[in-house]
Amino acid sequence: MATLDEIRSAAAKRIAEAGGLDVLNDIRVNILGKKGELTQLMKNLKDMAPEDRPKFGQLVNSAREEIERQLQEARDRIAKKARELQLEAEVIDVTLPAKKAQIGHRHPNSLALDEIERVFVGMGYEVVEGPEVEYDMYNFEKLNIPANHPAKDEQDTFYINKEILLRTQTSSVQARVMEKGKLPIRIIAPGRVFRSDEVDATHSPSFNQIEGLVVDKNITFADLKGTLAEIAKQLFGEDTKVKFRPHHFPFTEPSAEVDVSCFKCGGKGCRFCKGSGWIEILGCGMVHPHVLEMCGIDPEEYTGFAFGLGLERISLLKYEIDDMRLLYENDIRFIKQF
Ligand code: 2NL
Repeated sequence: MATLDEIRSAAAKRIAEAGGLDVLNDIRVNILGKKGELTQLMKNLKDMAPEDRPKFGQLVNSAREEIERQLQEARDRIAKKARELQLEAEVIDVTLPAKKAQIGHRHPNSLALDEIERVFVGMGYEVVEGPEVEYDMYNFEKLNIPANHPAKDEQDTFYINKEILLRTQTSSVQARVMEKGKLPIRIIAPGRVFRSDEVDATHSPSFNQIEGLVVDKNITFADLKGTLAEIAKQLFGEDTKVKFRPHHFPFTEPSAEVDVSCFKCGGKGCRFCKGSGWIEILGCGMVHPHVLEMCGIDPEEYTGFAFGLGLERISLLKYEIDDMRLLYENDIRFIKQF
């Protein structure tokens, strides 16, 4: 009986002092386990007078129950304490000022494209898009660029295989529209194009182009000139003049390159236009009859004009940016300026 009391009070003391669940488990094994103190004590039962046995057995069992209850209370106490510490450590100060969310900004290319689209849509054009991965057929063949043409060199074009490539111009989209056969056509085709160029201040292997195409009866070079003169005024200012210089493209005949009078100096000559008073902005021409024919349009009945320009070139000019690479870095501090 004295030993039982000793075990009970020692257990109560150890349990009260225990600081962790592992310690409590050790105490349980030490006292209540198979070889524990209380279990050993029970083995004394057989040496006792038979009339004392039930009473002693009862006392040991109630001691066991009491210790188990104390252990459970201690476990609850430790778990509660751990939870309190955790909540304290994870406390959030809702009064702290929030981190400022970075708000994006329209890219100069998007701003320039929006404006160009707005002007053309205002003149009745439709905006069309098409695949960036394209058949040689639409990118070259139907545009009168034959197999041996230097533009088809692997040094200039990214090929997927012999027939499939990354489009080098959005003309491919227009060839698809012509082939559908719904006339007249008045479209612009903006989009990403790819050329195997080294990166520098004015070149990138991936850039954006906008092409335009008009096909109808009685379309003449005068329509082309009038259209581009009006577009130039709307984009660069009412006083802007245009100048057509003869050029060559395989898909147009005749072809021209178009300059606009410098919108910085008005044509007097400055650093911006390199002293010439003119800035080159696009290439254009009358759609080659052979191109119309290959796209299923009768060149005896229909004529058309087409033009193509680089979107980045317009962004650089419009926003006076001197290095194309800045357009691709997407540094928000740069983008936010426009
Ligand atoms: C440039 C300017 C140009 C075209 C693109 C075109 C499209 C069709 C038919 C005929 Cl579907 N032409 N596009 C015309 C002239 C110029 O782009 O500097 N390109 C290398």
